[in-house]
Amino acid sequence: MYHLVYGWSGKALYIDIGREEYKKISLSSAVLRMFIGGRGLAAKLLWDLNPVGVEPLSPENHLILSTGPLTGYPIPSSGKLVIASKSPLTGGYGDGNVGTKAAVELRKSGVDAVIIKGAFQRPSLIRITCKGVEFLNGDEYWGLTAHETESKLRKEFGSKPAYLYIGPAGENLVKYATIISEYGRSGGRPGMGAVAGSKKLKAVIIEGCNLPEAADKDALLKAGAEAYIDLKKKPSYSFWVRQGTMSTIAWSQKNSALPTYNFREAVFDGYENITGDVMEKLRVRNEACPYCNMPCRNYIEYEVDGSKKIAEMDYEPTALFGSNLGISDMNAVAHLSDLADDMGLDAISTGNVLGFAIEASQHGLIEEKIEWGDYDRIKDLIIDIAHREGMGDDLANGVAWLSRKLGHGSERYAMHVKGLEISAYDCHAAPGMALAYGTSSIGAHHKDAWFISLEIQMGRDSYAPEKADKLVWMQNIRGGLFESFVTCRLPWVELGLDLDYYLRFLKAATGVSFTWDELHTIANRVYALIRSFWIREFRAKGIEWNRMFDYPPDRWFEEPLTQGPLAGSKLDRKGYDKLLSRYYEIRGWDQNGVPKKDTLESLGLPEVANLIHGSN
Ligand code: PTT
Ligand code: SF4
Repeated sequence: MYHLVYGWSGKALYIDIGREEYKKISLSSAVLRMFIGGRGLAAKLLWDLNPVGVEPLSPENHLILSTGPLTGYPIPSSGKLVIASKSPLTGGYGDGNVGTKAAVELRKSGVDAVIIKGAFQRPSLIRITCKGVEFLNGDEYWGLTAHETESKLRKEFGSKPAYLYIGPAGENLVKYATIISEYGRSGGRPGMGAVAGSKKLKAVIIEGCNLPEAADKDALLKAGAEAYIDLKKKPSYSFWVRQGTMSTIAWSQKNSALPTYNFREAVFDGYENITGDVMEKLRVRNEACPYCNMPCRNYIEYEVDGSKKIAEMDYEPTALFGSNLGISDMNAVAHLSDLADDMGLDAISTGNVLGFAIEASQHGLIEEKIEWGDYDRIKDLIIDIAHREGMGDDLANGVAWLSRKLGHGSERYAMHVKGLEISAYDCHAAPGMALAYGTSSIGAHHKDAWFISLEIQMGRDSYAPEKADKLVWMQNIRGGLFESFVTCRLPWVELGLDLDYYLRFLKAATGVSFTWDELHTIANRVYALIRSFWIREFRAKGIEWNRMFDYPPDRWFEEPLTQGPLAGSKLDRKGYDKLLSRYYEIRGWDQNGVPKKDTLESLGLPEVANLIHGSN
């Protein structure tokens, strides 16, 4: 019999902010072993604690901050935190992963997760320390931008605590508002910032004391030290540290995957001006998340209204504000990215919404004519979205909502899956990546599988069933395991750190000798539970789940690329359908994408099976 002693705290902090009360609740060793932490634990808590069909922006919806048994230990890139809730953007399960000192401080505060319920009457802050929770007046913070909030928090509480907070977008319930940390780390694409805003929770301040005791501290230090050395020896290490995710701009252009003009095309004429090479020349510093020795947080100096400012640059915001909007100027893209951080908006969704709005305006569906590349108008619209002013009020609801409102066939180019806007990989010529978006846990995000990297080796136009097999494997590792450990996945994805290190880390941290078979079962469980959560919540609205929810937008099926080496490419519906059927088969889901009863039971989820299928 396994006894929980090491690696986890075995507790969650349950805070009812409406009543200004808190308590610690036990997390059983069985639950931790079944779900590990992070996303897995958050999904379990939301399933158990959220009232069925709860309105996402109501006090009864829970906001979860969760870590895993590897978070905060001295092993590569362990400073990561999952933020999860029922999403106001999609109505399903939502989460994000943010690299921040808050992950480490949370682990040090004696709990594995924080569960926030209720809503404050007036703007407030909460402070979590090892001694407990304090509820603080936040009137003076309400209305501040994200950057202003971090500065004021540091002034008031010092540089020792870690901070998570929202900007104006979260306050104004923009459906893709995120939670920000450290002047620009952004987490929770599907509106986790709006959930905090609906609770009038402006910021969480965390200062912990001690990490949970590891089962074998020496073994953990040894495995960590070896991994750090290995990473530095990797051939791509120095290039990664120079360009981080920004090198992907040139890669996507070369591979016809760069979202261009609202995903109409996949190559962009002006791409040379927004590449990693250009970023490198403008770079003033780079930083790492806690315990990371392969820093990829690159900051450049840009100019706005005659003054110099600093922006963090990553691939996704650069592609979505750059090529996707027809902007080929690094200074402009840096400003838009920084603005998204400062407003507390998800840059991926914002870039999509703006691309959709420009296209809709060109079709005469929006009164104002907005042009591709109109940086000045785009800049103002971002501020309007965050404040829900003018046209920004509609844009704040996301492309799915907007296309339903505008109609006239605009659904075809509303680039989302299940309501979440698509991240920065065009899929006209990438059926496996389209399937990755179609079946991701939160809607169209690449977090669960950056499948296109593998697809290039497997053949772009192939619909071979092996693509679905490999996709499930990749999702399990990325979306199931890294999200639950919780550590950054990039040491493995980008530099090829041997995955077996994670078995050593888990053993040294928790004392449990997990096998890969067992870990894949855990990942399958997490996927089945999250899918069941979507089904449960949609049924509560009277919508029965069906496979069409797992389809990418029509544009990729109907409008072939007209430019670049893959001109003429588009997705094939029958081929996609076959891949999807194969995907369901491997996961043990029926042909509507519903986990079968025996699948749920064999994964140790009998109560979920009963709710989804009835008890007979
Ligand atoms: C993530 C998503 C990404 S993923 C990017 S860039 W990427 C965008 N970044 C934004 C940003 O910045 N500002 C902003 N206002 N909005 C933004 N939206 C987009 O958010 C992120 C890094 C990156 S950089 C990636 S790939 C990896 N993601 C990981 C993950 O998801 N899980 C994990 N275990 N490890 C990961 N490592 C890498 O972390 P979301 P972050 Mg983010 C300026 O939050 O909601 O998950 O969406 O978390 O701290 O910024 O780290 O080319
Ligand atoms: Fe953070 Fe980048 Fe390091 Fe991952 S690789 S922990 S995102 S700095």
